[in-house]
Amino acid sequence: MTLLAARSHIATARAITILTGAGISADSGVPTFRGPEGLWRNYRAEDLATPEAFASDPRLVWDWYNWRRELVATKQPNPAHLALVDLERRRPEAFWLITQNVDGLHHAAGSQHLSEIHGNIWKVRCTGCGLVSDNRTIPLQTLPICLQCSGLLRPHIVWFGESLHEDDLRRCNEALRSCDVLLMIGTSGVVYPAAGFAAIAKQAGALIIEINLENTQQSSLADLSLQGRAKDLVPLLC
Ligand code: BJW
Ligand code: ZN
Repeated sequence: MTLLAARSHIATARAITILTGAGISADSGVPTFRGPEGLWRNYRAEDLATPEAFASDPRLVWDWYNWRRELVATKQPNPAHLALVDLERRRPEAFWLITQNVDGLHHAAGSQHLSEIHGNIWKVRCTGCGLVSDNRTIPLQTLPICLQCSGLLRPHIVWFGESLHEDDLRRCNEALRSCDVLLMIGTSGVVYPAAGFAAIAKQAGALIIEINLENTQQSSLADLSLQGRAKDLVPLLC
């Protein structure tokens, strides 16, 4: 299938679902997870993004999030984020965007039909009373405390070994089973449950289009794999 044919599938689709990963924000200057630039002080994300890491050293985990909040605060949505907003505005009833990114850049760009399945770096949750609140303070005090119950706050992010929120999963499943095109942008496709999303859509009969710098574990399911930068290819396609 050619890029032109893919464009026409997107233009005429009854319903389009998009799955994005760190690669779409890489073009805004946010580091991806896997690969050399995913390291922070020699820690891998996999070692810090766990409830066990937070339980044993909350200061270290908050240091990492403070560093990332400072970095993300300086970044803006890029042409790929904006092209998805355009697509949604043209076809609001036919569009659902699922992002694994926690940077909030889709929201900042103006996307509305959006599931942030791994959470959002600008939200915190109390480990005592469970209250979720917006928080844009930079830097946060090293061990931030809940104003309601004095419990320790944690990032409102889904870590390894934690379940995704049920409402998000239900909404994603609907969007995957009912779309005729699934567009996957900038994800390595190794983290579940998102790594299973292409298979769900494919089984329901959707056309799968992938945009990435390289082949991924999901490429064998794709009807079209476009290799290049999200900021160049997404506007071309949409
Ligand atoms: C570009 C580009 C450019 C670059 N243009 N492209 C089944 C089997 C095996 C294991 C499991 C399983 N089910 C669950 C698990 C355990 C685990 C898991 O999947 N582990 C795998 C590693 C094997 N999953 C979970 O624990 C999940 N919970 C769950 O399923 O609960 C039930 C359960 C639990 C335990 C066991 C069984 C069931 C929760 C996962 C939450 C992950 N959260 C993270 C960390 C958040 C921390 C934070 O951000 O602060 O989310 S992990 C990290 O990876 C982050 C990302 O959202 C996620 C995905 O990464 P992504 O976006 O794909 O980024 P990269 O860096 O991997 O790839 C970037 C891509 O972009 C590359 O391909 C580049 O080529 C490309 N690229 N520049 C286009 N300019
Ligand atoms: Zn509390």
